[in-house]
Amino acid sequence: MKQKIEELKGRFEAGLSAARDEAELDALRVAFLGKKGEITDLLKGMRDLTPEGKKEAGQLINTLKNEVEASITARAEALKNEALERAIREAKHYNPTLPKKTDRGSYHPITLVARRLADIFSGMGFTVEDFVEVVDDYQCFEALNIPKYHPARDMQDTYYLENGQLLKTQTSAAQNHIMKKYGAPLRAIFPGRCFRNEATDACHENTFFQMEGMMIDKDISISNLIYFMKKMLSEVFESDINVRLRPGYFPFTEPGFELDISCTICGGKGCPSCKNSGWLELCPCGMIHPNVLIAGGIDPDEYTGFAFGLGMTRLAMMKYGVKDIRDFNSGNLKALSQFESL
Ligand code: FA5
Repeated sequence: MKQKIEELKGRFEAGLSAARDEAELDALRVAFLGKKGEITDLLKGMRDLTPEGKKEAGQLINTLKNEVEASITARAEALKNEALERAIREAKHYNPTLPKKTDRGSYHPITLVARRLADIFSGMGFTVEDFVEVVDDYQCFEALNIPKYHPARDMQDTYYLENGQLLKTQTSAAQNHIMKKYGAPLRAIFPGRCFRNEATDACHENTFFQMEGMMIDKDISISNLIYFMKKMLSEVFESDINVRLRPGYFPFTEPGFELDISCTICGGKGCPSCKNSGWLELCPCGMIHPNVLIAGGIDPDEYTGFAFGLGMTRLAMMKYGVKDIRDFNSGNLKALSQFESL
């Protein structure tokens, strides 16, 4: 029996390294672990052994089974990452040093992403709203359950104007206006430019785009939120994207979450664009806090809702494989002309 197990192990390993895609891996899984698979056959063969032999063989076969299952899972993960990396390598028309591709004007990648998102959300019954860039303290903070001197203000280093108004730091600043405009129920997205006095690096700019979304109705729950987030990301990336939800704190949500996507530049291995974490913080979200609904004139006993604030500039980086966020605002026509055909 020992010899048989060794021989089977050898054949499995050969099959594993030969598997080039998920279909071949699945065939291997069926051949070894399926109902009529080789490992199941081995288990059946134990019938003829002595009680001592059964015990020993049982342990060996179980160890083999666990190893085979773990190896298949690990290989499946590696194949998925390889496929993603390949897709990014191949999709990379983008290279800021290439000569200008066209003399005609071309759309900015943020515009392309914003249009795609508008298409996706319009198809799901959301209206697309526009909002101003100069707002007041109430819209940007107080209506969002962030009173004066609340420590959450420190997270967004704000450009204040001499007249007391400010450049909006987040698209959430439009939430109150839109709630008052439509009342409940409502479904809306609102893309917009945001400004923060940030030290810039590969993934931080002082001027960047977000896209806010809100859905308010009777019985809206976290499940609705997760459904819409996954649907949006898989449509934008045209494939299933790895996401993770972590608890996040925003005074205007309860509960709040951070939604991260696996970095599509390094395939999750870690690179400067994702600060070597393999994940990119993309879309904070959560259930709208009752105080925010009240400020918007909506009764929280009757309605609930979710909101999200998608980092649209970061999404464009992920989608087009742009390694440095500063390229977007560089005004480099050579680089921007490459997005024409994407
Ligand atoms: C907010 O701005 C919240 N308003 C989002 C929100 C909306 C939460 C609705 C809950 C409900 P945050 O500060 O984390 O959250 O920014 C949101 C996203 O904007 C980030 O995930 C990131 O993708 C993007 N972002 C933030 N700062 C910058 C920056 N300096 N440069 C580029 N992108 C940025």
